[in-house]
Amino acid sequence: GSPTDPEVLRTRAQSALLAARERTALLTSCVEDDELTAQHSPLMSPLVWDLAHIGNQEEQWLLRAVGGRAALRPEIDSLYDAFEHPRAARPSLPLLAPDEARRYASDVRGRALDLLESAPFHGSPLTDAGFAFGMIAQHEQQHDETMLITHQLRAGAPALTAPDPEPAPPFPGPSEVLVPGGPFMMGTSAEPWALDNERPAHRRLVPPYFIDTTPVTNAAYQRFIDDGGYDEPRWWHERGWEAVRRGKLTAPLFWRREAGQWLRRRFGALEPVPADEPVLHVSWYEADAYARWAGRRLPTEAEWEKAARHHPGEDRSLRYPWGDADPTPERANLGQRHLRPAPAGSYPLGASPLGVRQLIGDVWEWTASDFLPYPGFVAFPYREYSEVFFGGDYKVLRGGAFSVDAVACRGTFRNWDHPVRRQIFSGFRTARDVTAAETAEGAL
Ligand code: AVJ
Ligand code: FE
Repeated sequence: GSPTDPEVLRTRAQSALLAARERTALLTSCVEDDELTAQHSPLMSPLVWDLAHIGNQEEQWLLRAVGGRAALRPEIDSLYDAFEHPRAARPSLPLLAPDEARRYASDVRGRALDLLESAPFHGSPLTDAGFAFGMIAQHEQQHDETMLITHQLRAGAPALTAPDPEPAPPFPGPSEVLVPGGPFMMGTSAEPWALDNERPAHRRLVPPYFIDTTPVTNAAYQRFIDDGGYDEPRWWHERGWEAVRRGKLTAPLFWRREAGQWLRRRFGALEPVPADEPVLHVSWYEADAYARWAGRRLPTEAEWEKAARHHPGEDRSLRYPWGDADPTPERANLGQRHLRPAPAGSYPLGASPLGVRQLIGDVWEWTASDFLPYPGFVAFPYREYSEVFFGGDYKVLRGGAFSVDAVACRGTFRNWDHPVRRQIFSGFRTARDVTAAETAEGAL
């Protein structure tokens, strides 16, 4: 069937919802119920909040907005409104207990799947191409990533396991590629489940630049540490330097030094920091300082997206670095299939036409850019998804990570967080301008 065939859309929406719920069930059943209500970090909600919030968003957007149904439990809406209660305050709210939260989320899901049987896929922006169903599947997967962060912050014995990615042969290089200057189409007006902040497609002129072919590795980041990077204010943004001093930071989050060796804690297990893996759990300030130390800079958001989507010789941008086909395990490390990034240089089948690897999956990549609307942005379907964050103290991250599902990751997908944050699955790659000498040599 064609991509607009209602049966194809119905099946796609159904499987996206089912995949998300399988993930949610795993993340909320691998620990005892007392761990679901506990506060593992003031940065995070108790897991049981995420669970009922997932159900509540689904109720609001699928059952009420699309289905026109009355509220099942109007009294709980405000408990699960992310804007009413900061994360640190959520453990002391009268939340649904774990079994109640499970029952509520599965009751909502049963009704949403019934609704999907007869839902129209046209007629309003919320129903066109099953947008609301896609939005809710993405929302659940985003909270599954949030819950994975909570699992990483949780103390105690490991609760989650997954096979490791394949080992990779050493990446032969080159370490950077030139992206020629010129316009490209940024954002999308065509992707049916793209969220409001990814829209609309618009032309951007991007001067020529060089960008790393892989994310920055732990080995490279250790050279910055060994060179005294955390002792040298000259590498740091002023507020980054403040964060280093206040937090006495010496390395990425979850790292510790023992007997002359760097170890890291990953989902409850202590292990040597693997040299060839992309660095993980760094703040924007750490990424920015490393880049300055290396004589480079972070790519802008437009540079990142041009590297990921522009196909030399084509006016239209691609959905992914490898083309328009959906991600597969051969192309990208997504979906919590592995609980770590793959070695730098993995996934040759996921490379861009210029040979840039791992733009999608493995680690979220910090960009130099603030989170701002594209020209022509229209908030949809609610201002609190994106619009209220524009212009705040947020930097954009791109490309997704091992922690997020493909349904919530594409070449246009935009994530954002405060530049001090490092509990997220964040890494980076670097870029640089073309030098005057290279321009004179005709490198362009
Ligand atoms: C897009 C990841 C920044 O988790 O704050 C979840 C996603 N929005 N529920 C977040 C989101 C509403 C959002 N991020
Ligand atoms: Fe949410």
